[in-house]
Amino acid sequence: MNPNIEKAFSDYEALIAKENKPSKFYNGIYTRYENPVLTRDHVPPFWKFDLDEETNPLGLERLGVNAVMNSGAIKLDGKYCLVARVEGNDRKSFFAVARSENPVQGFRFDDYPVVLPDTDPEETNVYDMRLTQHEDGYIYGVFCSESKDKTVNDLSAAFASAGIVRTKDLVNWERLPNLKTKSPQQRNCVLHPEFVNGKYAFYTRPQDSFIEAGGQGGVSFGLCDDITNAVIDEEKVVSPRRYHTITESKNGAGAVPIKTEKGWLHIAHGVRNTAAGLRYVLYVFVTDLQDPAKLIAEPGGFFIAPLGAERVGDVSNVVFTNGAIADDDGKVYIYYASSDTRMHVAVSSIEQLLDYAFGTPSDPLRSPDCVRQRCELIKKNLEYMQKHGK
Ligand code: M1P
Repeated sequence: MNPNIEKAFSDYEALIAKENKPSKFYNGIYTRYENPVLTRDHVPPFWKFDLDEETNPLGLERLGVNAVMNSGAIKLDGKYCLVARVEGNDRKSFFAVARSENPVQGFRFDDYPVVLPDTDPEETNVYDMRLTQHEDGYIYGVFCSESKDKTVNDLSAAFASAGIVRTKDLVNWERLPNLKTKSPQQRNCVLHPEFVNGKYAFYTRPQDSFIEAGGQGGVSFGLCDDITNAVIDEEKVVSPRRYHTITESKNGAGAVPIKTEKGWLHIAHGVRNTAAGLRYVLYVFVTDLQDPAKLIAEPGGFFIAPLGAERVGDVSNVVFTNGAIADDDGKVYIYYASSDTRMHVAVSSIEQLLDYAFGTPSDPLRSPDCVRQRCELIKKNLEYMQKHGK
């Protein structure tokens, strides 16, 4: 083998073996980890190079990988599994499963990426799979299926809809028809893990065009009778977009909601516009256990925002999640991508997340009310400090 490719293999093994430690960042809500859990360098060299010196005498990379990001997540057979969005140098994304026995390090891709059944010649790109372990016994993958919009004379016009696959082992995948709703486009759809009123339930994100949410209200909810021909007739807004908040431009469901004693815990994304372009942050909301379309808590502001090196990448100033794992011991691993480039983990717990969700004031929507909110906290703390001689 070419010695440079031999080195690529040893660098790759060293990267997978690298220990990951908590970073110094502190907010009491979650622990950020120092190293990304998946990057393009976690892709095996045999996905990129032709190892045969006869056909590749110069040791050139033949099929490069640009980024590894937005990953669905579940725990399966004792392993933490991420279904990552892998983007080739050719801009096309595909899915690949990476597994580890450790939730914060050691992720290794299966030998082959996911080979989705190819059912629609118009489908050009696929990305951002949410993995739902449904009570019907299947693991569902709901993802963005993108095709060219041929109805307008614009080379970059595209259609986004929700593709649906299901599996039992993350190896063999059955493709089902795409979700149908009344909205012109859909992205960031998430299948709820339980039946609601005996029906399959989706969190949706209706949008007017490929990029813009437009006049659509925000993260929504709808029911469908048959997952093998999923049609939602009615969508109800659950987490609305609001003026001058982190969700002003758009928002979208993220990780599959986590069932807790106080409600369904959601980690979603909110987007606002700035002079430097769109800024994507994560936020939390909780919906009612009996009625998962009913919002019962939404702490103000962001939960995770791009920080330090996370701020820079192919699409800078972005954090995005489509997967979290709630472990049996109450810990929650939030897998999030930064700047459409690499994957990180933040570790929290159900206890911390519920305290955050119900104990953080909601966004009062106006600066004078924000000042009042903060003054209340300061007054309480100054009194506390005086009383305790701090
Ligand atoms: O580039 C940021 C994100 O943009 C899209 O999210 P949304 O549909 O909310 O705008 C997605 O394409 C996502 O993949 C990407 O990370």
